[in-house]
Amino acid sequence: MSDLIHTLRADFPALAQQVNGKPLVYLDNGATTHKPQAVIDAISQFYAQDNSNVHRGAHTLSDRATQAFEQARETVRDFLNAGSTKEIIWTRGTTEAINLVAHSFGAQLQAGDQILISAMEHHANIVPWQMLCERSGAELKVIPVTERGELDMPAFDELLTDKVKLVGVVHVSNALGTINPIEDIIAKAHAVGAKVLIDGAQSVAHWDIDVRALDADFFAFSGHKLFGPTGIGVLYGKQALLEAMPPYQTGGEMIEHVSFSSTRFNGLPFKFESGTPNIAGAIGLAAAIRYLNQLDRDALLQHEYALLARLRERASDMPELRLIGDAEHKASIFGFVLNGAHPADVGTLLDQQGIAVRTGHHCAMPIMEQFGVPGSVRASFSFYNTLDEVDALFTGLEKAKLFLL
Ligand code: C6P
Repeated sequence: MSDLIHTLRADFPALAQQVNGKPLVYLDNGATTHKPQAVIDAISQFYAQDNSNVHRGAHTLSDRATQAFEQARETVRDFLNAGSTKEIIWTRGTTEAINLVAHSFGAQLQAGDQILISAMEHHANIVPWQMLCERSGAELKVIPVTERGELDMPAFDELLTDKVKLVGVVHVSNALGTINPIEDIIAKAHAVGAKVLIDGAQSVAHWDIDVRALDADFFAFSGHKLFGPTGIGVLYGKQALLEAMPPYQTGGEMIEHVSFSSTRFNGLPFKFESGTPNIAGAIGLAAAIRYLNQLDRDALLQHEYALLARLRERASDMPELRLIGDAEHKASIFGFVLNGAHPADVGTLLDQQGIAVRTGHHCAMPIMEQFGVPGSVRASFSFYNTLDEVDALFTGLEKAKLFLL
C-alpha cells in the first residue's frame, strides 16, 4: 500500500515542498484538499484554449466551453448516481447549496412547522435555518450529541414528529469526525413525511456516494474538499422537489423569457443557476472526479482507516491529549486538545515543524461549547497521507509539549 500512496503523492505537486525548512506534512484536508496535476491541467487548458461563456455564444469556443461544462455536470451526475443532470445544480460550494435549499424549499414553511438539525452541524447548516425560522415562524429543533460525539438516536426518534418538514444533517462532522447513520435518518424522516438534506462536505472525499441508494432528497458538497477547485460545489436535489421549488437567485441564465410585465423561468437545472457560472471550476471538479474514478477508492479508504488506527494508538500513549469526538464510526478527522495548551499555540508550533493542521472552533461553535472547549487542534487526513506523517504529528506534539506544558 505504501508504494501506491507514494506514487499517488507524486500526482499532487503541492505536497512536495518544504515549509519552514521541513517537508510539508499536510493534515488540513478537512479545510481543503490539494489538487492533482490533472485538475490543474484541466483548468489551465480551459483558460488557454476554450475560454468562453457558456449557453450564449454562436461561436466555436463557446460551443466547446458549453460542451465541457455540461459534460462536467454529467460527470457529477454519474459520480453521485443521480437519475438526471437536471438534479445537479452548480453552486459556489456546500454553503451556497444549503442556503439555496433554505431559501427555496424553505419558502413553503410556516409557523407550526419544524426543521431538525443536529448539535454537531457546521455553521453553514445552522445559520440558514435560523434565518428561515425568523422569516417563516417555523421552529428549529436540535438532535443532541452524546459524550463520545455521536448522534443521540433515541432523542432523534422522539424529536421526529410529523411537524418536521426538513431534517438537515451532516454526513461526517468536520469537528468530531463522526460518521452519522444517514441511511437510518433518511428512512425514519421519510416515514413522517419529512425531507432530508445531507451536508456531504466532509464525506465525498473519503468514499463514493449513491444518492439514489441513500434516497437523499438533497445532498450538498464542495469541489475544493474533493481535490477540485474552490468556488464550485454541487447541490443534488430530487427532480420533483426541485421542479416545485421557486428560483433562489434571479438574473440571466435562469430565465426563459423576460418582459416588463412578467418573467418565465428556465427549466432545471438552469432555474437555479443565475449569472455566468464558474465554468473553469466545474471543469476542474469533473477532472478531480475522473482522477478519483481511476483509483481503487475502497482500498484508499482502508488506508485512511489504518491511519486512524495509528492515530488512536499513538493518542492512547499521550495522557495530556484529549480527543474531541471519539465516535465508533469515525472518518480520518482527528480533533483534540493538549490539556493546558491553547490550540492556536499548538498549531503554531506544529507549523514551525512543517505540519499543517487547523485550530479553532472549525465553524462548529455549538459542539465545541458542548465539549467545554473554545476550540481544538484538528488533523484531517486524506488518502495521500502516510503512516510516517501520523508519526511526524506525534513527534511534533512531543516537541510542542516541551514548550507549552
Ligand atoms: N468546513 C473546515 O475546515 P464551504 O465553505 O461552503 O466549502 O463548506 C462549508 C462546510 C459545510 N459543512 C461542513 C461539514 C464543512 O466542513 C464545511 C467546511 C471547512 O472544516 C471550512 S470551515
